[in-house]
Amino acid sequence: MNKKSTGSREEEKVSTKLRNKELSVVEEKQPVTGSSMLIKALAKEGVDVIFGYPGGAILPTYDEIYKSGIRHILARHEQGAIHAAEGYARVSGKPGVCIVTSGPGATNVVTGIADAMIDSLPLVVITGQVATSVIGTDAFQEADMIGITMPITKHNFQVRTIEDLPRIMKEAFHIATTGRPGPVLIDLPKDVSVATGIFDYEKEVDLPGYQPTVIPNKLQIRKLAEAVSEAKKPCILSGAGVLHAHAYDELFEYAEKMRIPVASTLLGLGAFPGEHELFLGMAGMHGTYAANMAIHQSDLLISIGARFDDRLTGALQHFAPNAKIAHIDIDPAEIGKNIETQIPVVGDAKAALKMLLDENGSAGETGVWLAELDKMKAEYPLWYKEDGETIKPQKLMELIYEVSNGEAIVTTDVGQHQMWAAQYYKFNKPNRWVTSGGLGTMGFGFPAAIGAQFAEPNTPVISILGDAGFQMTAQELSILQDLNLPVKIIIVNNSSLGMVRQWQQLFYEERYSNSVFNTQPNFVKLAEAYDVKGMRVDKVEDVKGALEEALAHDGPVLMDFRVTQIENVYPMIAPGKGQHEMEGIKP
Ligand SMILES: Cc1ncc(C[n+]2csc(CCOP(=O)(O)OP(=O)(O)O)c2C)c(N)n1
Repeated sequence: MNKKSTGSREEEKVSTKLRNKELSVVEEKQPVTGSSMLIKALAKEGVDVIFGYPGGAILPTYDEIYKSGIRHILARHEQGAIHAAEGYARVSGKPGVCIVTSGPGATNVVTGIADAMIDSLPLVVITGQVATSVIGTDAFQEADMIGITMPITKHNFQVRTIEDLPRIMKEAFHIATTGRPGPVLIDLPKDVSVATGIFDYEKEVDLPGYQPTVIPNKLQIRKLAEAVSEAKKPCILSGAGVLHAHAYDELFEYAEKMRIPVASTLLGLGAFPGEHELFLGMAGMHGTYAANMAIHQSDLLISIGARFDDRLTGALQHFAPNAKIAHIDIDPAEIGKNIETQIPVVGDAKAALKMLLDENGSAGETGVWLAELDKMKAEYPLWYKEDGETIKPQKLMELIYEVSNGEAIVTTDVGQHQMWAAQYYKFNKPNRWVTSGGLGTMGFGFPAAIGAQFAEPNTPVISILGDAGFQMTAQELSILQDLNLPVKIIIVNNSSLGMVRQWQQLFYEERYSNSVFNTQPNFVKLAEAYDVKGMRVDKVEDVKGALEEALAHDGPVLMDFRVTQIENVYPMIAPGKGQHEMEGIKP
């Protein structure tokens, strides 16, 4: 190829680019509808998939979805759509987008919005609304979504005029994804969605009242570095904030460099490798003995992106009684909320850890402390008893870990199976663990797995569910059927509301009020009704082979594992007790 021809081809490329740019400028100067603006804004934000369900007030936008070709996943219940958006956000780190109609469509996503709020997941939720002229008149399918979601969104907007729409879209994505992530709702009245205006999408947002502190105060970092150098029994408590900030490499480097052990919150699992010698396991109500006792005995507790919730702390008066508390969090409202803090550090976890590493402070003498903790780990490991007959749920978790080589993305629902999965699946990589931590939402795990599979189409996604929780959003089997999405569903079937049954056994003198099922659906047939491969496993010796078969299968599989019914999650901090008062630490 000679130079001349290369040159002319380059020139041609440049002129085509310019022509396209001119065309797009001309195009952007043409009035378009609100619905069209919304789709254009999604494209500008790099959204590649949205989860939703149509209806009257949002029909103009669905018409644009049809015309635009943007990928839309049709759930079979709005709750399924929003949990899928959450799963997508948790795994991809990008905002999950959910779109539904007004009234019942919108109220059906309320649980998911609350779930995302408490677990800090970035969502943009678009709800249709009745026309502005009838808002407040109890019009057909009207629900006050601004009022309803005020306390459970990071921010919410109602678009009152077409001129505001591009700015609101830009701000919504900005607010959802910056600072402490969270859900943002955009309520779009039908008349605004059909009105026309110029789509002028700003590059920057201008929100003087919203300026999250990202870079921590240097003096506070120095104070923390000094405390670390003096500490004999330091402990890091790693939370989901480490994952949101992509701070896992820095956490790893810092913990290794300073020889500080790491305990994790439920939501933070995977931020630090689960099989590392410095890892103590999950802390809290069903955490490991070593993790809880490390916190209890520590002289310096460094919380990073965790919020000291009651399931973690147990009785506050007994929490970390000997420790100086350092708390790194991007949300200043979290600092001092539950636990008095001596070294507050407001800022992004990655920035804070980088500054701590740059500080180059000396490590404390932690050798004796680490040896004590190693002894605790060896003396009080997680335990369960096998009976050689029934499938022990803990054994099932160990085998899921083994058969998937620890490489799967695992989503769970809420209950006993969730705690066993957290205890026995060792997350060595970040963003492989998707669970509803704060709200504890039954019905979350299965649709979240669907969203996770969209975020990572080539990673195996295993959804570990209770037989009850699965039934709350089982209709989303339709999505697996539509797309042959290879999600593997594992039902830990104890024929009961296991966690409720456990509490009734321990704290209500075995009065099993409405927690044990007399009848059960045939889950295999249910799967088959949706063209999903169904398997039932009753015998302990069949578990491993069934898991191998399912993981090797090229499409979706539902596995119904009939496990021991009367089995409790241990160890446990009973309500009102401190972390040092764990029960069930030995067989
Ligand atoms: C939407 C919702 N309703 C009720 C609860 C209370 N709850 C917590 S765990 C649980 C039992 C869950 O049973 P299952 O899904 O079978 O899981 P298991 O505990 O048996 O593993 C219940 C009812 C909840 N967390 N979420």
